[in-house]
Amino acid sequence: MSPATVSPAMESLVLQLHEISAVKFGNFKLKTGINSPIYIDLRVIISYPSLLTRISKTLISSLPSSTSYDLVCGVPYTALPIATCISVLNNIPMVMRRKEIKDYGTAKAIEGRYRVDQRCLIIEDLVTSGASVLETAAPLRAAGMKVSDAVVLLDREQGGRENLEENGIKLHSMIKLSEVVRILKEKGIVGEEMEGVVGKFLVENRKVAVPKVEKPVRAKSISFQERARLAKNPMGKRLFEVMIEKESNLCVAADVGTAAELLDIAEKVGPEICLLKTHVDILPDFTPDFGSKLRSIAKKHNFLIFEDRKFADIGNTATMQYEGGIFHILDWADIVNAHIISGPGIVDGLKLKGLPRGRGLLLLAEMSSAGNLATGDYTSTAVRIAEEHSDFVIGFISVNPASWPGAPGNPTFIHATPGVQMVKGGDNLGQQYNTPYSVIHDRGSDIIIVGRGIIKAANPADAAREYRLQGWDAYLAKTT
Ligand code: S5P
Repeated sequence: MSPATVSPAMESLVLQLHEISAVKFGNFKLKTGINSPIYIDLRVIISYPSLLTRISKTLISSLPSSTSYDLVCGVPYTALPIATCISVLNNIPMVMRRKEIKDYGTAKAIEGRYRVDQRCLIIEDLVTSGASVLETAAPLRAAGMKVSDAVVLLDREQGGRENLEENGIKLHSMIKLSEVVRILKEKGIVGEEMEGVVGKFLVENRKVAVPKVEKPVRAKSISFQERARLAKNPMGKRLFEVMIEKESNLCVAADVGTAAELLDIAEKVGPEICLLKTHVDILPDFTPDFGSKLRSIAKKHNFLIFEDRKFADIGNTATMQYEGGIFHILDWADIVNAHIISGPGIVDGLKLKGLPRGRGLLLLAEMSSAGNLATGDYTSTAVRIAEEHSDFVIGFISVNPASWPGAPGNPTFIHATPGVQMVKGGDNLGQQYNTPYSVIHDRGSDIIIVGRGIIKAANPADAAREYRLQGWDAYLAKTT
């Protein structure tokens, strides 16, 4: 960015922010755990009304003239006074997103008057990964408003722009962190050494640009209602129905340490999910009544149970593993899944036991982990086997079904996708994450499978709600 792109007005704003200690240099531990040589705290601006007014005016005037909106909404809490100021100065109605919601559903999530299809501009003070903007966009979109733009005072240049873009939101920033540092350096406030340290920090913490995801082939997707009517397997049909009834395409992967914890998390996230995914062989305290306990929670909250057993053996062995052993998976899991590495016999074997009990099967057509071999012909073979057994196979574990040959494919099959978090990324063991919006809207999936994004959250119920809203909103965006 050349120095000429920052106006004198912006320069004086940066100097003022530094003067009131909203921009500090040193060694600071950020919320994300990393140490940063620069710290920005814009909460303090409420103590300087003329500065608050100035920022609010500049935010709006910095927007391209083509940006249109009917409402504004600040990301709680720091941006709330900024949004209020913008609302008052420009006579634009404001809505407010509640951070703490006690009731289930979207009714209490938004305060203020709005109409479906009104365009809401999101106001934020500072963007790092973009997660906070997305958390505010989800309930606004779920309430029927259109969110396509967010305006922010400062862009930390750490992947926020790309993450928001992936979620259909254009980020307009008044100034970038690197520009702030450059201005302070030019004015002699920051020395060369500190400029270097901050520059290095920014480069090291700058997320690589998110590659463009292929847009889905389908112009407008078929609704879950229609697909429920077409479904051949009763469990597949039931799953569509639960999704519609609960406005949820969220599956929680309950990868917790004990059966007791699993039942507890099932209770907590139960109201938000269509499906609970288990790995029963993780649980050291498994007892024979585990299945009936989980089924009663599933009944209470109206979700289905998916044991992620990933059967892989020859048909005869898989059949015995399904029915027998310690876990008696057939007795309590509505849905199981299988690899097709051993050929179609595994589906015949599982079907023998599962179909009479009204169960359903998902085939692993793709995987989310880096370097996996479930690609190309393997994926196409999974599709062919599913077609041949569409009385029992209800769909796939998939990652990017919009890219498959012949996409969108048979609408009776449900696509469930793991590797989902609010921000694109991965873990250190090969897991790869995409956002709910990109998985459902761009990659053509139906269900997001979320594990650590929810179970490791401070409040799993709240996190599940956010994911449900994001997932459902993305579904609505591609079907309406
Ligand atoms: O390809 C896959 C298939 C599955 S079922 N990749 C996956 O991650 N999974 C499962 O989804 C995995 O076993 C785990 O239970 C969940 C992802 O968990 P997270 O914590 O990474 O969200």
